[in-house]
Amino acid sequence: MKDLTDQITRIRTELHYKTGIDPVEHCLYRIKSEESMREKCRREGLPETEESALQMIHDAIGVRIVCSFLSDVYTIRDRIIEIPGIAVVKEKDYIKHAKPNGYRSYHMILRTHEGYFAEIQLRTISMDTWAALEHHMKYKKTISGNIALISAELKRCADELTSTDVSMQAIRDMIFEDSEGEENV
Ligand code: 0O2
Repeated sequence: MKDLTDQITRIRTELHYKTGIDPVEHCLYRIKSEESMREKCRREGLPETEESALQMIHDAIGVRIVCSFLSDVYTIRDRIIEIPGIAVVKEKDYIKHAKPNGYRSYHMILRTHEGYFAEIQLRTISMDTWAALEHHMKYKKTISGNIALISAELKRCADELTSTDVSMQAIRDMIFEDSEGEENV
């Protein structure tokens, strides 16, 4: 995880140096706890073994990269696939193909040269806020409100946030077009 996050920091620093803007709003990472891994093994119908945890399940290492703009998500993704010694096992673009509940995020499963798997989630700030709220709804044991109504409202918000992300990107592109040729924009 340290090697991987160091590489992500390097990519982030390089892009910041080149453009004057850090493309990453924040980056979180974690090693899945034993309790959470055991629970996931049970959920997936796997034996609670080291092999299940490190070979069958691919998110023992988890990294979440939150960007301000949509284009930054894809810029970082394009740089991650170039990290030496890293193999891309799977990619899922829930941004271009949002889940029916409205979830959006870009997921990558990587395999390090030591043979460990890591899950990378790349998303914008609005996608991240939405996912955290939806996660609360999913995992909160008792919800006093109407779940169908909450789900419908979440979907409505997801659609509005999608539109806002696209508009923000367009505004940013216009600002950058206008500042072409200026130094350190
Ligand atoms: P946990 O307990 O969070 O680790 P796959 O077998 O690859 O098709 P999988 O394994 O569910 O499907 O992978 P996927 O779809 O890439 O999702 C990986 C993780 O993304 C999930 O972990 C969640 O943390 C997050 N995620 C996926 N869908 C949603 C969603 O609808 N809402 C929110 N809030 N988060 C989501 P797990 O597997 O649930 O386990």
